[in-house]
Amino acid sequence: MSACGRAAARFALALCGPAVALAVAPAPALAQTASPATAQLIVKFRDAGERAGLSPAMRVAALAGDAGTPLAHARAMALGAQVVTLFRALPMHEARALAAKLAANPDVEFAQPDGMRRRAFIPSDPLVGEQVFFDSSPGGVNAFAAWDLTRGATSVVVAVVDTGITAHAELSGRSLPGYDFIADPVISNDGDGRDSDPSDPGDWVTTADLANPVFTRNNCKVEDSSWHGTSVAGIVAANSNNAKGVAGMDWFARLLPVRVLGKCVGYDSDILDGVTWASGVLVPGAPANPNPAQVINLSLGSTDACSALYHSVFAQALAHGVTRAIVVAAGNDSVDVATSTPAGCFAEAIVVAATTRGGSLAGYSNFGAGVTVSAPGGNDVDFPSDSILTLFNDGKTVPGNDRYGYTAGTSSSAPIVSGVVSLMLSVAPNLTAAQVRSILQSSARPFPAGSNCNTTKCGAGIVDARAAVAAAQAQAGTSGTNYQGLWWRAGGTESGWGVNLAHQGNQIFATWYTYDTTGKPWWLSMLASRTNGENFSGVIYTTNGPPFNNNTNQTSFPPARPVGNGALSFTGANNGSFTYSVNSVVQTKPLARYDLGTGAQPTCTYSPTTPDFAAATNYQDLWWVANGAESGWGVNFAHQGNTIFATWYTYDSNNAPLWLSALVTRNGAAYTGALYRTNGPTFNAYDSSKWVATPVGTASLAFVDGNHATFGYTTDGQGGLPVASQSKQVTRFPFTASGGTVCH
Ligand SMILES: [Ca+2]
Ligand SMILES: [Ca+2]
Ligand SMILES: [Ca+2]
Repeated sequence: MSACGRAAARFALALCGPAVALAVAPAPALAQTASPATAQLIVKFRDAGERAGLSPAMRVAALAGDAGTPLAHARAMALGAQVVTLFRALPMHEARALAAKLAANPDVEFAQPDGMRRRAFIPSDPLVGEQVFFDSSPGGVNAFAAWDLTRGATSVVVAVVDTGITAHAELSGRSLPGYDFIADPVISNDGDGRDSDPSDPGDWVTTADLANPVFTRNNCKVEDSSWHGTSVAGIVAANSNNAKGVAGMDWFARLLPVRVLGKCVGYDSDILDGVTWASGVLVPGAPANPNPAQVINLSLGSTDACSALYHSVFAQALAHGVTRAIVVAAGNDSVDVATSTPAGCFAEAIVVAATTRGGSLAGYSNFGAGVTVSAPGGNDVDFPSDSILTLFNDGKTVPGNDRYGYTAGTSSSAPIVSGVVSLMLSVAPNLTAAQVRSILQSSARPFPAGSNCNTTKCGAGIVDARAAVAAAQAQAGTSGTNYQGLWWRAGGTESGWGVNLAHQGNQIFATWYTYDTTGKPWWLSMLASRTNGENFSGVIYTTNGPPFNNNTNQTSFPPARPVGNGALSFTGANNGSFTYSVNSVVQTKPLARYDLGTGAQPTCTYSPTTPDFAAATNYQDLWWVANGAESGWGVNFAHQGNTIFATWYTYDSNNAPLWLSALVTRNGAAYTGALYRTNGPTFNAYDSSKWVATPVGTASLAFVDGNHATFGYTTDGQGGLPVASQSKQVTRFPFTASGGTVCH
């Protein structure tokens, strides 16, 4: 009784009044709404066997009979396989489960879902076809395929430390308030020293300018305005899929324009202050930067070895914690980067050399052991088929009209990599600077056959946006805190309801056990995806289905119905909040892990490859009937010591959501305990003094191993439930494409 007493006093809801358990199970059916689906399978029958003489259609019919599932033969296909039509479209995880079930039939050689592919997403920007560097050719960055994974996030800030920025329509809405760090009015060309306006006034140089020793010392020449900062910003983050102009590498990141280059040149002092400020570190005389950048792009440099000051400023910027990458152009002097600044600061910076369409080092590009990776830089602006199309302005002196133009140089290679890093951080916001560097290198594409590049000259390879984002996703899923388990209102002031989280990588399947407006047990579910950091959000669904005691026919229940959306935010391993909007009710509840008080809380770890579930000795997870044969209901186990709190989400005789719970304790090989139904106040006006737990029978769990159990229950007619007794073979439910979470 003491365990029950303790547990009951806490979440448990009602549980322990006498000893109730909250048995809810999540709804795997929910996941289906967020995943692709298919209405077809591909089945190959065995060449021999007792049905080998039958027609494919008859064998499909026989298979349907064996499986208890309606199937129809559609047509024969290559290799002797058959296309088989399902009774309805199934989410891919259910289709895979059904295929696995069919594959076990002795007449079947193999069965698999007939998945649907689509071309990599191509944005609507009319000039995207001219942006040849986006493609997946040996010299391309594989951007289209990356955009199938992510198109970026507004939470990522990329600083463009350059000549400033113009009001190009393709940058509209993307810029944050930046700063102009050019102290010398002769260079700044805006009439004064440092100021809060980083717009680019033009950087043209006249014959008269050349009389000034500042320009003659630096071998400056008469030239038109470059609009360099605008062209770099456009490569990182031009507005995309807007039926206009070009696309950017990152469609949502925000730009932080930091002006450090004026007419012809820029001082180290201005550049270093600009980098410092962009990173969020205070610069004397300048206001604090409210939007520190995760990525800082420096498409600038000249020959000079990296100084100790550059090293320490870059190191400080990274140590401040927000900035994860300082991306630097290798330079265009055809020399070793060790003799260039800031490219020679490769201990801290990501140094990018330029490659051609064919994947060779561009003739102008610096090179050497200090190069981190290569990226397309174009070979010659006169050849659009091997140059970088981006944003420009048509003003020869002051800003004129928006235009687009071709460029070539490591100044273009660096922002391509900055854009790739910002995409990586959109899916893995917590990557460290070391992880960003490591992923860029390990995911880079090897130099193609015939390239004059090698890893001592051009870095680890040519940056591959898709591979880098995928590697970042995998890294994010395995690092960081895992929140799997049972949660309730922080402080325990609302006992009687809870939310169970099954956490796999960047997704959490949440099953929320609460009550409807009539006080009846009601459960909702949400497949939430990581938006940034420790924040997850998703759509909240309610689901109807067959009565719990008659749920062998899973073919007829309606799809889950969205009723709102929710967000889970965590401030620690055991603390967070749950904000939801359900049926127009918006509330936020502080959450804490529910401690059964029957042993240590387990530590849960996600692996991107499926862990050895069978070997696990802690069963805390989301479970369902093996192979998803009864999708739509499930049971969550919270497991501490010799006690499991099982929450079972299912349906009543009206096909309406119903949840039951059981606090089961180890008794020999099995875990047994009373089964409870809990009624309580409606979720939006909760009062913990008003919930009532009614014992309705018994529940038992018998584990064969860490991934196979028999879930048994008996209901005795109490609590408005029918008399029933059943046992179900259950397994863990890994709802993500691969991998799973094990607690220990
Ligand atoms: Ca100024
Ligand atoms: Ca200014
Ligand atoms: Ca565009």
